[in-house]
Parts: sequence; structure tokens; C-alpha cells
Amino acid sequence: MVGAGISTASGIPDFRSPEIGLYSKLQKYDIPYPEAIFELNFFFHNPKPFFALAKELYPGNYRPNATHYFFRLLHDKGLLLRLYTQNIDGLERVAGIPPAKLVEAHGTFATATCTVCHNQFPSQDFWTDVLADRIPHCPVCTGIIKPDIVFFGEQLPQRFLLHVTDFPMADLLIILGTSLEVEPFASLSEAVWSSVPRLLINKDLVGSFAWGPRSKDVMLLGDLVQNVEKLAELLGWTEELRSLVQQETGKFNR
Ligand code: CNA
Repeated sequence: MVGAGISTASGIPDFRSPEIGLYSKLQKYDIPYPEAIFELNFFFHNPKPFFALAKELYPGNYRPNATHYFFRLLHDKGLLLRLYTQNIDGLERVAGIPPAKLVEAHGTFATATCTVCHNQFPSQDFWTDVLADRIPHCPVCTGIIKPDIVFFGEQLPQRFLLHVTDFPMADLLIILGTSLEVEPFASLSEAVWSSVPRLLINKDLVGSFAWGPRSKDVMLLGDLVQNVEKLAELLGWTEELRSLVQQETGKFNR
């Protein structure tokens, strides 16, 4: 399970970190309160702030870091049952984790839907408009096209239901870079059997790791990338992780 904290090393601010988090930087979008940027009522009143944020998060602007590639390594080794992410930056896909191994619980910019006629559109149909500071409109009915990002009060994607079978099958749950404050995602951390170890890698103690830790819980607190590298070292994967990062970063530089 991962959250915004895994992408801060890629240059994307998280929500809640004081001063540097997105919520503290949203004043420039002229919104009444930070959460409004992901509320449908506000979106229909004024979609510009959301699309300005979307432009900032444009997939080409950021690159995965060692944390994303650690999950790619888990996948390459056949050890990843599923990666549940709250992130909407798409960096898990960029890192080469196949969509079938992903549950993008809060949606994705990879597809979009017309808010009026519900026609679906591939991402290239709206990025041209978003990058040119235009609000994307449906060619069929002229309604506003909204990227398939889950707003407050909206249903999570169908794939989220995979948790019903995934979590009872897991033999280890790794939780990274999340404040475990947003439901229903946060409660997934309780969905593995109590005999299953849970490893939290985060700056601070969060969720039930703080208020009701289990006997098999392990917490690695501090900088995420450093601790992921430490875990890779304990597993004897330092070289593999390093060369994967180098090989994949090389693709961007070509
Ligand atoms: P959050 O509430 O902002 O929590 C992030 C957590 O990560 C906090 O506990 C931080 O202390 C921790 N953290 C941040 N940077 C580091 C670091 N370098 N080392 C160690 N720990 C660190 O974010 P959540 O994901 O829990 O909140 C859920 C929201 C945030 C979801 O709806 C996301 O869509 C949304 N979000 C996503 C992105 C993104 O896609 N990259 C960015 C900002 C917000």
C-alpha cells in the first residue's frame, strides 16, 4: 500500500506535510479550502484549479524514484501480489509495473470520462487541451471531460474490490508513504490476518501503527528512499536495484 510520500523524492509534493505539502501550496489556485480541488460541486462551479493541478502533475513532468523501482523489482521477482496506490501521478506505470498488478484506488489520468454523456476518452484526447490551459470538452455533447481521478464522495474504481481476495492471501504487507487518513483505503491496512507481518516505511508513525500496533508490526521511520535502499540491502538486492534504476533512468535520457 502506498501514498503520496513515495513520490516526494520524484519532486511531487504530498498533501499534508506542513509548508511543503500540496494543501499548503494551493492558495495560488484561488480555491476556498484545499480539499475543494477534489470536490465535484466546486469542479462544476470552477474546473480551472483542478486542471491547473492536472497540468502540474502531467505524467511527462516527473520520473519514478528508487521506491517505485523497488516495487518493479518485487514484480520482476514474482513476489508482488498487488500494488495498491492512492497516487494519481501514474509513476507506478512509468516504472514498468503492469496495470494488472496495480490498483489505482484514487483513479488515474490515463483515461477520462465526459461528465454529461459518460463517453470515455483516452488520455491524449484531453492532455492537448490541459497543456494549453483549455478546459477539455466532449466532442459528442460538449460536456466537460474529467480525468478518471476519484473525487471526494465518488465511488472507487471496480478494481478496488480486488482487496477482498488479495489481502487474505498476502503473507507480507508493506505500507509506504501514506498518512493512512483517507478511507476506505486506510482500513486496508487492517485487512491482512493478524499472523501476517506489516512493515511501515514512513516519516512518522501513522494509523494503527500509532494507536494499536500488532505484535508482528515492524516500523522503519525516517526518509523513505534511504529506508527502501536499506531494505534492498538487507535483501541483498542493492546492485539489482541500482542497475534497474540506472537502466530505466537511461531510457528517459535518450
Ligand atoms: P499524505 O496524507 O500527504 O501523507 C503522506 C505521508 O508520507 C505522510 O505521513 C508523510 O510524513 C510521508 N512522507 C512524505 N514524504 C516522505 C519522505 N520523503 N520520507 C518518508 N515519509 C514521507 O498522502 P496520502 O497518500 O496518505 O493521502 C492520500 C491522498 C493524497 C490521495 O488521495 C492521493 O491522491 C493524494 N496525493 C497524491 C499525490 C501523488 O499522486 N503523488 C500527491 C499529493 C497527494
